[in-house]
Amino acid sequence: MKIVQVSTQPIAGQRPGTSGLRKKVSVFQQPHYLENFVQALFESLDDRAGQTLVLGGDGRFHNRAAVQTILRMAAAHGFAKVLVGQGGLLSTPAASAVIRKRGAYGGVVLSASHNPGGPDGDFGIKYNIGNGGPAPEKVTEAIYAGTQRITQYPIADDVADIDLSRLGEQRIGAMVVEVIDPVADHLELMRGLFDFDAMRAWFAAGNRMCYDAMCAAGGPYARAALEGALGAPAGTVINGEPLEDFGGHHPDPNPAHAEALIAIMSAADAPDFGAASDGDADRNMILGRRFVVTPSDSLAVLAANAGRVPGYRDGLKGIARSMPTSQAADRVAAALGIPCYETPTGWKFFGNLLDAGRATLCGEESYGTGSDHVREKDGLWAVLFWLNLLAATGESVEQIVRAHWARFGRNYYSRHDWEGVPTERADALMAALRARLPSLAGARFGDLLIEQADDFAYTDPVDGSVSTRQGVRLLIAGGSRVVFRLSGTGTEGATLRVYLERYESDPALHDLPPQDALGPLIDLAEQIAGIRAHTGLDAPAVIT
Ligand code: VG1
Ligand code: CO
Repeated sequence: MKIVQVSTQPIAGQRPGTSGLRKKVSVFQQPHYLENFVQALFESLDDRAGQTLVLGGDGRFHNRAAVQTILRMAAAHGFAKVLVGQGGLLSTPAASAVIRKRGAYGGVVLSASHNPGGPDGDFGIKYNIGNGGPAPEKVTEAIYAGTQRITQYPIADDVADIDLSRLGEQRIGAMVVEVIDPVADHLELMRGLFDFDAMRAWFAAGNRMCYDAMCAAGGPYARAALEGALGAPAGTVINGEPLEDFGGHHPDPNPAHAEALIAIMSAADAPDFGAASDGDADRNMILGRRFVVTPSDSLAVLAANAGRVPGYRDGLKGIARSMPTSQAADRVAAALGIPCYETPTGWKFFGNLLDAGRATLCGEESYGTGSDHVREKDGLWAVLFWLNLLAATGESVEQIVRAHWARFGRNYYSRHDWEGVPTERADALMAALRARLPSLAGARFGDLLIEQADDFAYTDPVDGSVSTRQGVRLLIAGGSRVVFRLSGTGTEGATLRVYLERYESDPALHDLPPQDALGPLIDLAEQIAGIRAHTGLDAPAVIT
C-alpha cells in the first residue's frame, strides 16, 4: 500500500448540523469535499491508530463511492480494522448496535436521513462515538475547526476497491476490512427485547400489517424481522428494496410523504397495523386502521405500557424528550414517579442521559423513538414495541391510544414546516421574535395568556455543557405551547418549524380534528411571528 499526501485547502460551510454534515450530492462530489471532512474527523481522534471503526450508510446515491474513499483514508490513518455493512449499507440504529456490540472505537454513518436522494438529491456524513451515539457538540465543533485549517490529507493510493458484496475479511495494506451482514447484530438485539413468540402468534392468527420501507435502508431489517423471524406473509413489507434515489420519493415517514401507506391504511380492508421508516431507518410512523398516531403520543404510550414488554418489564429509569415534543410523556413520567428530561432537538443530547442510566426511553416529535438498547433512535424497534403491545393486549392501535387519552388526557399536537424560506428572511423572523420576547411574558391574546416566553437553553445534567438558542418558546396558561425554531438538517434555504401543542383533559373533547383544536394557537403564532409577511409564503409546505 502506498500512502500519498494530497494537498488541499479549507472549504467553507463544513459545520455539522442537527445530525451530521448534509449537502447536495454535487457538493460532496467536488474535489476534496468528503476527504477534507473525513481528515478533520480522523485527526480529531487522538488515539485512532490500531482502533476499529464501523462504516455504512443508508444506501443513497454516492454511498458506495464514499465508502471506498473513507476506507482508503482509514488505512492511511492506521486504523486496524473497519467493519462495513454488506453493500455499504447500515441503518443508523444498526450502526449504533454494531459499534456497541463489537466494542468499536466509533463509526461513520453516511446518511442524509429523510432528505431526498439521487444525483440531484442530498448526501450526508455523521460520526458516532464509542457509545454508539451521535458525536456531541464538542466533538463536532472540533471537526469543524479542523476543516477550517486543513492543508493536506493522507490516502492509500494504489489499492483496488473493496468488494462490498462479499462477506468476510479483505485488506487494504495492514488494515482489515470486514464486510458484515448489516442486519444480524440488530436483529439479535431485538430478539432480546421483545416477545417474538407472541408477535409470531399475532401474525399466525391472521392479523395483518403493512410496513412501508420507502425504498430506503429499513427494508432489509423489516423483512428479516417481520417476514423472516415473525412469519408475516411475504408482501407485508412494501418498498423493501433500498434504492439509490428512494424511488424518487422523500423517505420521510409522515402522513404527507407516506401517501401510499396512508391510502392502504384508510381503505375498507385496511390491515390492522401500519408503519413506515425513513431513509436511514431511525424514524418511525405508527398507524392503526384508519388511525394515525402522533409521534409524541407514541412515546407516551410506549412509556405507559413498557411493563408489557419483556425488555422493559423491570421499569423505566426515566424518559427524555426533545423540547418541541409534546408533554404527553411528562404526564406518564409523573404517574410512574420517574424523571422526565427536556433536551434540545437532535438525538446527540440523549446520549449522556442514557449512558448515565437516567433515562430508558427517548423520543422526538419528528417520528423518532428509541431506548437505551442503542444510542440512536430506532424505527424498527418502535414498530416491534407497538407490535408487541398489540400481541400482548389483543387490542387495536386505536383502542390503545384512546385508552391512553382517557387516562392521561390528550395533548393535541401539530408541526407546521415553512420550507424554502430565504435564509435572511428566516433569520430576520427569528431575530424579531427574540427581540419581542421580553414583552410577551404576561401578555394576553384573546383567551390565551402567555406565562413565559424564552429562548430554550439546556444544561446537560451529566457533563454540565450548555447549549443556548435552541428554540423560541411561548408557554401558555393551561399547558399549551407554541415553539419556533429553524431546521438544522436542510440543504436549501431555511425551514421554519412551528410546533403547536394544547392539552385537553376532557374525554368529550378528545375527537377534534387537530388543526381545529389548535386553531387559536396557529393564529397566535402568525400574529406574534408575522410568518407570512416575513417568509412571503401563504401556507406551510408540510403539516404533520
Ligand atoms: C430534524 C428533526 C429532529 C431530528 C433530526 C435528525 O432536525 O426535527 O428531531 O433529530 O431531523 O433526524 P431539524 O434540525 O431539521 O429540525 V434524521 O432521522 O433526519 O437523522
Ligand atoms: Co433518519
